[in-house]
Amino acid sequence: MTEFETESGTGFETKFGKEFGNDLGGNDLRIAIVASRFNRFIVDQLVDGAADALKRHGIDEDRLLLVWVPGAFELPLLADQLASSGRFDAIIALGAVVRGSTPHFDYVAGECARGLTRVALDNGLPVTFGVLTTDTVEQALERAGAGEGNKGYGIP
Ligand code: INI
Repeated sequence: MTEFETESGTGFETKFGKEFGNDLGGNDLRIAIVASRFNRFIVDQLVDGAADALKRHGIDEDRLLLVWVPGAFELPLLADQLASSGRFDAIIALGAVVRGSTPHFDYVAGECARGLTRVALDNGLPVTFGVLTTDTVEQALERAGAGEGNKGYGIP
C-alpha cells in the first residue's frame, strides 16, 4: 500500500484507487473536548471514554484541551469558538440530555444537534456528537459505561 500526503491528510493507494479516512493514527492532531456540566455524573464517564479513545490512538496529551459549559444547549457556542480559533483539528462534544416531563428536552437536544452540525459545516472541521439523548438516566448510564460501548469513546 503506497502512502501519499495531501493537504487534508494521509491517503493510500489501494485496490480502490486513492483511499482516504482509514488511517486512525492521530499523534499530531490537536483535539478540543467540550463537555457539559449538566448530568455531570454521566458526562464525566463520557469524558473518560473520549480520553481512553484518544490515548489508544496515540494522541499527545499536550495537544488536548477540555472545556466545560453549563449544559448541552451551550455546547455549540463553545464548539464554534474553538473550531473558528484555528487551533484544533477536531472537536469532541460531550453531554447528556435526559427526557423530562416537558418539551424542554426537545429544544435542548434538537438545538444542540443542529448547532453542532452547523459548527462542523461552517468551519469545515469534524465535530463529533457525543451527546446522549435518552428517555431515562439508566439508558444514559448504559451508554456511558466502561469500554467501547461508551459513546464518548466514539466508534471503535
Ligand atoms: N442540559 C443538559 O445538558 N441536559 C439536560 O438533560 C438538560 N435538561 O434536562 O434540562 C439540560 N438543560 C440545560 C440547558 O442545556 C441549558 O444549560 C440551560 O437551559 C441554560 O441555557
